[in-house]
Amino acid sequence: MPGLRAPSDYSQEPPRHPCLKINAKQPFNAEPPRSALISSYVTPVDLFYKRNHGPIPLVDDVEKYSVSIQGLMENPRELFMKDVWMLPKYNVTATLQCAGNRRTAMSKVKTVKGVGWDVSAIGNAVWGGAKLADVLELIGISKGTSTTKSGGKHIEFVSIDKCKEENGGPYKASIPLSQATNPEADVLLAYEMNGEVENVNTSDVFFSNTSSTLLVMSSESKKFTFGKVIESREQKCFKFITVILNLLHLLNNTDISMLLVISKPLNRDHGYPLRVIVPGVIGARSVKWLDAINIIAEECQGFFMQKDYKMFPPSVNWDNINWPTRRPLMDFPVQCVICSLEDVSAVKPGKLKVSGYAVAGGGRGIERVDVSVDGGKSWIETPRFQRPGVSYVADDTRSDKWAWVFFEVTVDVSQSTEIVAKAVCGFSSQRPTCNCARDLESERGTEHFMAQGSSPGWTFEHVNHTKWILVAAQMCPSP
Ligand SMILES: Nc1nc2c(c(=O)[nH]1)N[C@H]1C(S)=C(S)[C@@H](COP(=O)(O)O)O[C@H]1N2
Ligand SMILES: [Mo]
Repeated sequence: MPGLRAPSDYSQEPPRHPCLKINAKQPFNAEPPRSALISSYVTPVDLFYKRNHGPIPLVDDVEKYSVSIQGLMENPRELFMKDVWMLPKYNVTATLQCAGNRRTAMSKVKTVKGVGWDVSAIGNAVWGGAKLADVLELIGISKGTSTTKSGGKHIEFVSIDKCKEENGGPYKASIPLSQATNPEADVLLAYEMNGEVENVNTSDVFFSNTSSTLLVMSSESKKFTFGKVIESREQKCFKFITVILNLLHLLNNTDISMLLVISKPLNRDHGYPLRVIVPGVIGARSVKWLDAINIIAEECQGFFMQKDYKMFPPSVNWDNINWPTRRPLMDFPVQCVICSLEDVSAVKPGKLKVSGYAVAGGGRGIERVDVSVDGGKSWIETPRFQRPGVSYVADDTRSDKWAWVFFEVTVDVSQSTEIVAKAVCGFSSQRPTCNCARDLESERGTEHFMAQGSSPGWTFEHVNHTKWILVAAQMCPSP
């Protein structure tokens, strides 16, 4: 592949933030401290967890870089970055979570295989890129297609990194074609992560970056106006838009403010120059450093689809496991984690802030997050938000459908106790059933919600740990 290459050793790894807790050095696997995780709704790139299975690929010449698209389809072709850039750009705020998140808690119950993760193998980012549905349409596979004429039902994403599990071959995964061709599923070929937002003055907008996005909003209502997002890769066009906005400002006397979102290409750890983002689905399917896309009849036969990231009942062990009996995991289950306290924290009697994140796969909103300060006997519903000061309502058009939700509540503690949190999510109308159901509790007889359960948090396959989060608050004696 011209443009992109995969080193066979770890001598050319990118620099990383010193605050990351390293769970494995080679390949590099690291997560931020849990307190840092909830200090920002959009996780800074430096602190975003890094999950790799081999050395990080390098790009020699991004103009030469291309993705080959072939398989059970009519017009195979090479897709260059300029082809992707030409398509409408979407910024999708989506939480990525590794199925191995919270694995260390599982290992307290019984030994498990795999990289040990605390609670921060998760992060929320604004991914900028083209919708895969648009890319596929460009090559003749129309929106809503679930089977191509030649029998293609799945879309496989292949990288170029050298993974031990694939005997030195690349990382790969697939999703159903119907999901890829559904624009509502927001599957992206992403080239940017977390553009920076700056307030700009209507009179002196300075566009240094040709792929920046201009957001316009009225300052009283804080709502986007003038068509929400105006974007272009052409500086000239930005200037023109600015002039129009100034005129509108004069004519309407509307107080408008403008935000400039400065594009930030993906960094090497997160898939530069192009990666897949499959919102609401375990991170393993969001293939980084994309090299090829294949339209195939069956699910991808790679290690990470067939011999990992599946769930089995506790009766299964490494001797009697029969991999083909289970489907590959896709949507992640409902999950919430207290991040303001460590597993065991020394606290003073009185008021205590309990906060953390809650998230559900498949675009299911978070209906509730409840906290208990008596080990799960009685519960308090917590206030929830995505943006500070704006309360979160599941399924509201202003809520980010694919993103986590923070919860925060102040409780009274007078003695050493166990503090527990659990989340309840709704069923999405688009994906009413999923293969994520585990540890489910019926929520007071309603069929429309799923809640995290308290039953043993161990599965043989060590993925999708969603047992109630439980932390211990130990009283410090008053001085
Ligand atoms: N090419 C490639 N893509 C990959 C992986 C990988 O090792 N190689 N890891 C996967 C897994 S298991 C996860 S959880 C996410 C992690 O993405 P991040 O490192 O950007 O957080 O990428 C996925 N995509
Ligand atoms: Mo993962």
